[in-house]
Amino acid sequence: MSDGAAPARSPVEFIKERSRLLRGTIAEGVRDMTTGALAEDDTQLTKFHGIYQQDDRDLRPERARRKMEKAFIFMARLRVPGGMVTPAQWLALDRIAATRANGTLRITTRQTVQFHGIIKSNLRHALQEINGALLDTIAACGDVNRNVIATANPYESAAHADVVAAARAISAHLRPHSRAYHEIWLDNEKVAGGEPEEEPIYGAGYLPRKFKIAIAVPPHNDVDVLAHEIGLIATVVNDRVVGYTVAVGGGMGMTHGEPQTYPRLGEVMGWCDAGQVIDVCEKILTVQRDFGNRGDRRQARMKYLIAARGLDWFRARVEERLGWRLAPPRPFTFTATGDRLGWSADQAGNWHFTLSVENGRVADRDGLTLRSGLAEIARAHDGAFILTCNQNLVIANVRPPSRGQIDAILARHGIANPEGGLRRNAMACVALPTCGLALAESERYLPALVGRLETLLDEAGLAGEEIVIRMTGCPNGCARPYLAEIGLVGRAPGVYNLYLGAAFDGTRMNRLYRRDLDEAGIIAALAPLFAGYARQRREGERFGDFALRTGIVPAGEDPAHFHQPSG
Ligand code: SRM
Ligand code: SF4
Repeated sequence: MSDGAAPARSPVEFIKERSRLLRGTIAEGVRDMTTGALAEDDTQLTKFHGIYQQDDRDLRPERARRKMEKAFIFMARLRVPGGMVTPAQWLALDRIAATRANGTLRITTRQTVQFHGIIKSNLRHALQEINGALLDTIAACGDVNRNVIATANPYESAAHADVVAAARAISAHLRPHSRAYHEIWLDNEKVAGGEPEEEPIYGAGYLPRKFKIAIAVPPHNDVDVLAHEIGLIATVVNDRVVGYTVAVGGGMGMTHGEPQTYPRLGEVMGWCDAGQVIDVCEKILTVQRDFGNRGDRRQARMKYLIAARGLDWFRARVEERLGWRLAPPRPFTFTATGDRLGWSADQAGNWHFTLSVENGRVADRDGLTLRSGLAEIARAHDGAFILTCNQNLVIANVRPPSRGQIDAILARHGIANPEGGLRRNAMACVALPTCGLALAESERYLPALVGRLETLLDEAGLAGEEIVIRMTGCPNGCARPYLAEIGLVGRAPGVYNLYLGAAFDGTRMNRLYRRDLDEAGIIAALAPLFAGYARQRREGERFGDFALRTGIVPAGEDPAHFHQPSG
């Protein structure tokens, strides 16, 4: 600014700075039982503690008619870097779901668990019980580094164990230092005297916006590694991770009708040794901290900083802070974004079962008692449960004699992986009734739509064909729909935009094919395309590639198109 005035800052910036490192008046608000809600400013701060204030949107009209306060409820999201919990922890989470929340656990697209429907009087109990299970919700939301994701089963190989260790170490390093969480939720004493509390990495303003890190172990891109602020692609030599190719500037969110917002794929910036990766992540984060847009939250993600200033500018800022140069990126190849469902054995001869959990919702329903079944497995099992970024669950490290017992429990509860190639690759965000931003249904609708589309695929002789389909109730992109071969993005109740042409391996986004379709419109649009795909596809050609090759959607110039490094 020419007059030297400080640039405008968004209201959330002031809330953060005034908050005394994320305290605000949350502690008082939680104890105030005259309302089910918290003070408005505090609802921004609780996000940093992993908590969202929501209301049951199904109940809104009736409560408004009766002039009642909205049915306020809270969502709590765990921080589980690498996604692994013990069976005992799973049982604790199961109990919390039953006694403090709405009776379900929700596995998210970032490899953790959410509880929905917690009323205010249960919130502190829920967090204390989570803490009692040696888990927490710190920094699961808010303008900080979020859950570091890595769908690596550490039992699969030493390299996978390296990656899980890296996810945990990065998460720990970038965790806020404020003791506010412990004071407010766990009744810990205020830190009296001693060192003044500070945030060495974040400072009092934290980051301009949320910040996300993902780690992939090629050839599996089961974290959609290019969809995050930082994507780390492991380089494995002799079964150990020697370093990471570093991609920066990915993100999915956009807003309908605002073309200056858009999903974007990360760009490959360089390579670092495994031992340098924490430092690299920290320096990238501090460049975003210092240069990211704090005036307009719709432009505040790191992807817009990189798009505006260019990758070379960004790399130079990171390298200045590191004091050394990143190495040239190493090549890598991905095959798929999905999970490898079913049983697989590791080198030690132990077994792992990857279970498809429809939209991540762990609940008991007629004929499918998934929550009870998984609790029974947790009681019988001494291995681990690993949450995946496709909202699925791995029952990991099953000794050979126990495999039959697990199979029997699954069968008794009606739990099985789906047959259809579409359903196996389907993912929907939460949306209604808890998400305050949903414009349309998603989790509650996609399963039925997939059933109808599977009929079309069956008719075209494509029943087993693996096709990635993802739906979200708004354009924010929580199920990463722009990386799906078939992406459906909510516009209004019952109305979706249809996107086609993404790569099966997560390295190319889709393009808008049709606007404002209802269910009949979606079916009418896809039926001829499935028939054409069955007739004209080349050997091994994926549906997304077919859509692009045959001009169903234009190849065009896509600024965010991902380019594999040549060297
Ligand atoms: Fe998300 C906001 C749910 C992964 C982009 N997301 C929300 C909120 C908290 C709504 C809100 O702000 O009031 C949703 C809560 C719904 C509910 O009732 O539970 C919500 N997001 C989810 C989850 C649960 C979807 C799911 O079905 O699994 C995922 C939880 C992840 C986690 O465990 O941390 C979830 N959200 C994502 C992802 C995918 C990812 O990170 O890999 C994205 C796209 C990637 C990205 O960030 O660019 C994503 N969520 C957003 C955005 C758009 C951000 C943007 O840059 O524009 C919002 C809205 C916002 O931040 O303003 C949002
Ligand atoms: Fe809510 Fe939109 Fe995210 Fe779906 S994509 S959970 S509707 S914010």
